[in-house]
Amino acid sequence: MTGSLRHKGRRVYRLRIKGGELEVGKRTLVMGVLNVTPDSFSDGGLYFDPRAAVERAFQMVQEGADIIDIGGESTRPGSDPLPLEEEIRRVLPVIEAVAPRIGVPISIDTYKAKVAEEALSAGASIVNDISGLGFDPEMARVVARHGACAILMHIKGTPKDMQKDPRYDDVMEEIKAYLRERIRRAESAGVSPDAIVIDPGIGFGKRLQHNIEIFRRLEELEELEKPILVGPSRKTFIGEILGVDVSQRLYGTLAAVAHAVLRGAHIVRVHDVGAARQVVDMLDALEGFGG
Ligand code: HH2
Repeated sequence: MTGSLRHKGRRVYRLRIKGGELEVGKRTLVMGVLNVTPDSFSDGGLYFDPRAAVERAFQMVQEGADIIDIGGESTRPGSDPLPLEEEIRRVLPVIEAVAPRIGVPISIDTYKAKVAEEALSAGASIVNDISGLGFDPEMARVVARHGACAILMHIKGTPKDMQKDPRYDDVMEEIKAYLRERIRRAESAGVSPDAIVIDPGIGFGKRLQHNIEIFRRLEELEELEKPILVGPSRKTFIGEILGVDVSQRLYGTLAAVAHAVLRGAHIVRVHDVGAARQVVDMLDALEGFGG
């Protein structure tokens, strides 16, 4: 992949996104989560009003977000799919209001090709697909046609059933094989090899031991030669380790962020942007990632 030189223990990539590129690896990128939903597991209802969502997007940029990830459907364990018209109705006004003025790339968190199509036409430049292009057969072609970037996440099952007794022989081997296949699928549909990010999908069809093993073996994902994104923010595994509910998971989130960055993560997806920004800036400085 272009520009994939070793940089003090973390690979550096030039990531192609719709209409531009992002340098990934010299500094850790922070992706701020914006859930325009009434029912997301940690911030459901807070930004369901489009005006509140737009304000939150600008606030996250002020706090240091490099990417804003906008989603209209919660994919928490047990959740049902949302009709695509409703998902479009939630996210589109926010993307239209934010994209021309915000100064950082927008990603659309969806597994539906039609939602991605509308979002990319309205100014998003990245598609964050929790199904790794797997739930909608049109998705890879939509990303390719727009010259957009695809974030390919591993999931076992669907949000509805993924936490019903997930089992693996070897969780990391299975994730790598899955992501290799999804990379092939994306590239053969015409997505640029420089426009793909991989994500092991913390909490998506994983028990506590699986999540812990993913963190411990995160470096193995470097074999796939793509930038690595990790999304631990406020998730159940933190509650299981610390015995705290979702409103008390900031420190656990930051510890997981730090661990992932030291094991090679290029992008972290978080709700608490300001706090994560300080943590990753410290790590980047101490590790010498910036050169
Ligand atoms: N996690 C969530 C949603 N999208 N995308 C990627 N690439 N990686 C993740 O780990 C990831 C993701 C779940 O978090 P959240 O959006 O806060 O919750 P909800 O699905 O309830 O809206």
